[in-house]
Amino acid sequence: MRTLRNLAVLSLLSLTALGATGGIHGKVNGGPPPKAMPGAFPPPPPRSVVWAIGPAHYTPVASKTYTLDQKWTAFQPHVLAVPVGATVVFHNNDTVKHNVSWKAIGGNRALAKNLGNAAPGQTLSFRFTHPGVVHLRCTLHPDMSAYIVVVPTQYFTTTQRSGSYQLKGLPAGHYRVVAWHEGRQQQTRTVAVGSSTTTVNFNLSK
Ligand SMILES: [Cu+2]
Repeated sequence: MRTLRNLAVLSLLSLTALGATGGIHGKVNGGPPPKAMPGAFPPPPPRSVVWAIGPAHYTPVASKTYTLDQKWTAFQPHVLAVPVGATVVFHNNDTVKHNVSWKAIGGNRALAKNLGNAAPGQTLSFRFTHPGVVHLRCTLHPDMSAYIVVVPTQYFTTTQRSGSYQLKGLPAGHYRVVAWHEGRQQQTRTVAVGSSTTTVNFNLSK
């Protein structure tokens, strides 16, 4: 058993030395999609976010920008994943005034922020330097809600509507793979990534 494990460690080490990259793929089951309001179209199932934290030190990105729209009195997309250090530009692409604020980042209320209001056509922006889930709200429209998941790694993705995901180009090594889905408990798995693709599925509970 020990020999086998040593062999596995050895092959992982040689793969690292060769600069080999592998991948992780799988599916996140975040539970049933939200119920439709009476007479309304059923909303699409929300997407999950998956990220992998490896052995290499992560340096926050210095200048990477993501856009989050406000249109039809909704944040679009509803779930956005960004790496630590990224700037998010909130674009009011609507015909009415909107606000952008959050009460915490990763549960830390000291990181609460109100960016203020933006008139139609205007933008607000913020650089996220702390990892964690940010629940966005608009103080002018209490029904407006979205999530930014700020991750301390460059290996992250937002799942397909089906829950499928794929992380590619990961240097060989051991990774902590984390899955997040709105309203569910976050889950972490530890996997060894070699030169092939490792399957990691998640079943998230409330
Ligand atoms: Cu609004």
